[in-house]
Amino acid sequence: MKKARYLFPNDYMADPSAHVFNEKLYIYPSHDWDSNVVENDKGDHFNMKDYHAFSMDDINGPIKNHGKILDLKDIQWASKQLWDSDVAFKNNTYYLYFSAKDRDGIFRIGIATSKDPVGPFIPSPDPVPGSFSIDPCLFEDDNNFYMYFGGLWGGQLEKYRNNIYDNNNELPGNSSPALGPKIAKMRDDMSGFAESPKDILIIDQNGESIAQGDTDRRFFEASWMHKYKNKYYFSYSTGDTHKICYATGDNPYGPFVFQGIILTPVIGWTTHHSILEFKNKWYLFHHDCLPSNGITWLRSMKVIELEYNYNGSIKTIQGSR
Ligand code: FUB
Repeated sequence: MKKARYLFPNDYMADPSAHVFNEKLYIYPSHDWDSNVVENDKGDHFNMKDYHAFSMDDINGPIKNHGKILDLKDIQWASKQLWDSDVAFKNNTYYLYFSAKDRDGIFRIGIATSKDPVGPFIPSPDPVPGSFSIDPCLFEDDNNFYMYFGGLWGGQLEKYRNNIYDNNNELPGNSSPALGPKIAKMRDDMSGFAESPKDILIIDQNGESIAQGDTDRRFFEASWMHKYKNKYYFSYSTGDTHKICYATGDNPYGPFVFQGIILTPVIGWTTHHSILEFKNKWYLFHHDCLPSNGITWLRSMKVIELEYNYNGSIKTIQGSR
């Protein structure tokens, strides 16, 4: 697959999180729509109100829309903005973790469960205790699940220090170490964190922290973790420089050494992805705004093959493909 395939031209779907369950490929995107909210730096125009699930038997075959799996109006604690989500399978249950604003306008991470990968998912009455910010990614390693999360600006990550919110907090200075995403091991029952969220450190090849002002390389949002040949690949969006980059480490907590660019900028402001192996090939799921003629908040999900070099580095993919 040398050219990206738009997966669902009938509607706008973004932030695709892809997983294989029972040998089938499932995709959990955000569902974009035009809510007439004016665009701003806080992302208020991403005003999503439900989630859908998709499945495929083959990467080149038909894609099935399983319809709505969760609706904002059924989530007691949430007020708006159903942003990026992810799904994990454990204890014979599918757990959907999702970003949403609570009634005070603070992003939290919600949880909903189902016995079926395509729902419907039943939301818990409260968000995951101690959760904050956006973009959960669930990663399984040695029978443990970890959640990676966090996002700057609209995602509110810079408002936290030591996991505590203070509206007076701002981004560190340009030469300070960049704010990192968070990681927390999940409890066995998947209902919450088994530990306080910890900072993920991204360093350069000399062991120095990537600086906050290094906007071409510092973390912004869209955490994803995958493992390839026993290495841990942490990938993320650089936000206002619009790249998907990656850094590698020896364990789920890092530190992770910056390696390079996976995806150059796509049409649109946001870029967000997932990476997985399916039937012995690796794929990058992502989105762009080409089908909506560049309307930032109307994004379309895509997939393209991802390839490694012999030394384990990832071949950069052009966002225009
Ligand atoms: O879809 C809303 C937000 O846009 C996501 O949570 C971010 O990662 C960005 O893609």
